[in-house]
Amino acid sequence: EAIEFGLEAPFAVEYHDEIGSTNHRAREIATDGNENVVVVADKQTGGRGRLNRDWSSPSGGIWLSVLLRPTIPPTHAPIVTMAAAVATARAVETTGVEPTIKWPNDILVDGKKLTGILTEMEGEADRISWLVVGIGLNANVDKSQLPEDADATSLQVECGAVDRRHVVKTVLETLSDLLAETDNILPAWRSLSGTLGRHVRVETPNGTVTGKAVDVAFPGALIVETDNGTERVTVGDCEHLRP
Ligand code: BTX
Repeated sequence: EAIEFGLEAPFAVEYHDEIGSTNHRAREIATDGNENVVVVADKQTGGRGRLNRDWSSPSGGIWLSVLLRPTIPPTHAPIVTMAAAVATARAVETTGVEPTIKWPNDILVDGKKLTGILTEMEGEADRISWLVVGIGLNANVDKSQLPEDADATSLQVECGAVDRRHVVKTVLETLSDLLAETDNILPAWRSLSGTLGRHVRVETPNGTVTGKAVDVAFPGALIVETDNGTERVTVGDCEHLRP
């Protein structure tokens, strides 16, 4: 059955020089019942990460949120986040930088965090009413502007300043293509993954899972081979362990 995601090019883009959080703004638009939109900002003063963590968002980055109204149950939402990670990694590749995806959706360059993704949604048990996927990409951010306590990097550090319009366009077009052909999402994710084949420790709401990451399964679960058998992890923070 075809999934209707409601993201069709060309995108209505709402741009802000400065905003609290593009995710927050996109949620406002969603609950107002307005048309779908992409919110982009040069700078965020209250950028959020997952689990209410802070996301540092100085001027020069790519801070964007895509509002979608997919006809899927909330349990399938991780596939959208996986698609966003693939789309962002593909856009990063166009700059000459080689990204890998750390499960579920961090983009790393040589082990340092370039991008984070935060998905938020609302709806009934069987049907999402709206979903906002927020992408934070350290683009034209110099080293002094990156958070000191995090192992972070930026496109500027890796390859010099980039054309942010071009990167945003590639992200949105690739995301749109992937959401139109959802069977392509996990194979693309696997080919970009830096997690599969590695020993990992995943902190989940139900405890720690340690073992070898062997695959991902729809809608985005990590399959880990542990000493006690195969585990399927749907939510958690993943750490790559030394071989
Ligand atoms: P996360 O919870 O995986 O990562 C947050 C953690 O990453 C922080 O606790 C900090 O250690 C580190 N960190 C903070 N800022 C940065 C940064 N700029 N680069 C690298 N590491 C950092 C990831 O959450 C999800 C982030 C989504 C951000 C987008 S931006 C557009 C949209 N609006 C919004 O408020 N959030 C999303």
